[in-house]
Amino acid sequence: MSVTIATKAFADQKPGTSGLRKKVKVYQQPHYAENYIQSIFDSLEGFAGATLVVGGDGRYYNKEVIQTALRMAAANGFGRVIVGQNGLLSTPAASHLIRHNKAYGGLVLSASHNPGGPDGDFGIKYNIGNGGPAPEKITDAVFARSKVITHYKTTETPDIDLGKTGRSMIEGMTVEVVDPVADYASLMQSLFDFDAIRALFKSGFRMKFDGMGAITGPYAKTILEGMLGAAQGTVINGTPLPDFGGHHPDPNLVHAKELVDDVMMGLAFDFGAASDGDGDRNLIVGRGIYVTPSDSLAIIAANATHAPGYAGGIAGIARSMPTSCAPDCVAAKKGIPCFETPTGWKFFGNLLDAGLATVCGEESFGTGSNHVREKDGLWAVLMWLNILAATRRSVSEIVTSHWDLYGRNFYSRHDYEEVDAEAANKLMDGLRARLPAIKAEHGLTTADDFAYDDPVDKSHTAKQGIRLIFPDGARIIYRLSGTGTAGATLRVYIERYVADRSQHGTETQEMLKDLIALSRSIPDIPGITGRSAPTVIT
Ligand code: VG1
Ligand code: CO
Repeated sequence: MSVTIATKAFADQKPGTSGLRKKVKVYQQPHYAENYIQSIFDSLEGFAGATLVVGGDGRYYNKEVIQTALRMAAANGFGRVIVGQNGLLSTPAASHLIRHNKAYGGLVLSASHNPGGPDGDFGIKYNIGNGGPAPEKITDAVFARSKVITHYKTTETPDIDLGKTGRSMIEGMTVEVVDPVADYASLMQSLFDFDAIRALFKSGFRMKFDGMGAITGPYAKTILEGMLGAAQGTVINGTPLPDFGGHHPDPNLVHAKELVDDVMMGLAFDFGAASDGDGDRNLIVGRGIYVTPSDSLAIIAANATHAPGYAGGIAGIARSMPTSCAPDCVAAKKGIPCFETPTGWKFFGNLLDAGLATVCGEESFGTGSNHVREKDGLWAVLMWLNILAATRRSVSEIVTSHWDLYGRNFYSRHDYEEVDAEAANKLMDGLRARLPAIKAEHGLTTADDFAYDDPVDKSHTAKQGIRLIFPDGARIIYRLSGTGTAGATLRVYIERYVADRSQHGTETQEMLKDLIALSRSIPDIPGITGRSAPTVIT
């Protein structure tokens, strides 16, 4: 029976860069998840009898909230829910299921690259019918609703068994438990040259894929080891665990260090890759080389036609503002547009829907295309495998020849994690107030706070990061993270373009040394935050 439960609003349910992420302990407060889910449903219209896709990355608390979401979907009038077996779905697979089944939308339970476990983070995000993250218009409405909510609707029904695929009912709503991997794997097969990749593995090519104890393990095992014939054991940490086996599922140089060291320094592997908590990020390394996500986007854009799904060419590229300008060089040479958007995948949706961009990416290890409306970790790995198989060149040959042709954008991100929130805001406000003075003092061509006008729906988004741009195109960018759950994280992005080939071998931090010093002194990071160095450098 459907019931209406009285509740009190929480003041802190403001969605960030990608959904509402909070400590598990916050989500475990009575009615907390229910309030947020009801606020989402209350902000939507016309879904009576429609289909909702539900799944999560398997992190701690996933099992409980999945059941809550199913009951609430039934009580709110959805006609059908498609849910991944055991409550699991990677973010890109959820995006695909929404599109494939023409669903009304989807709920993805994940805090992505944030740590999991009882003391870690949990998150919920809502995706719309195109498969992509809800745009700001909806997330703003959800937040507004969450501040005044008084009731939510649910059913008094026992838990649904999600262990087996098949159908059951909650009141009048069908619950369809599906294999989380199958449809996604077919989609990948339709885009990439699986025969060529199989031949590559057969020729002795060796790779290592780190699932980081999170959602991508089952997908990677099925596709890489199962369909493509990579050696058994190629996928490590391949079982999704509620605490990710203690891993911090963020595939960067710090948290995936073991894999990076193994592949970069060793002789045993030709290629290494990793994905994050919910499977939408990717890390790419080759023997002796780490590929920055910005370079990876540029290289994928330049070589995409090797993959059957992109053989006709790409219409355009889109990158988030802090992502390096490497993709712009490719776009210029191809005579196609390169769009610059605010951080967060939700800003790519309109460009992809309108056919203005085919591939897009962010410096934060996110790459994807118009095949879904989320970034897609395994997609990027398969694209690289396809390029490697088609060219039979090494990762490092592909990267260095790309630099030879287009020049190299030296790039690094410096994160100052868990700084005092007040100090972080003071730092950003101080920069904002001094922009004209900073511009004059350092002879900059631009010193502004990035704002974006969406070319499709004409929406305007302001205050998306402070840009200091030098006459030679070098950039220093500052923004505060919108995904953290403790204090504030200051992200500083530093970039310099170098055309001269003879300098391409220089170490990145060395090449950026003067800009790095300026990045600290201009806003007085040590003085205001008490930090003399970043916590994470990627
Ligand atoms: C970070 C990244 C951003 C990405 C977002 C979600 O956001 O910088 O590029 O879209 O995470 O990715 P922020 O606001 O903390 O900088 V995921 O894989 O965590 O959904
Ligand atoms: Co993610």
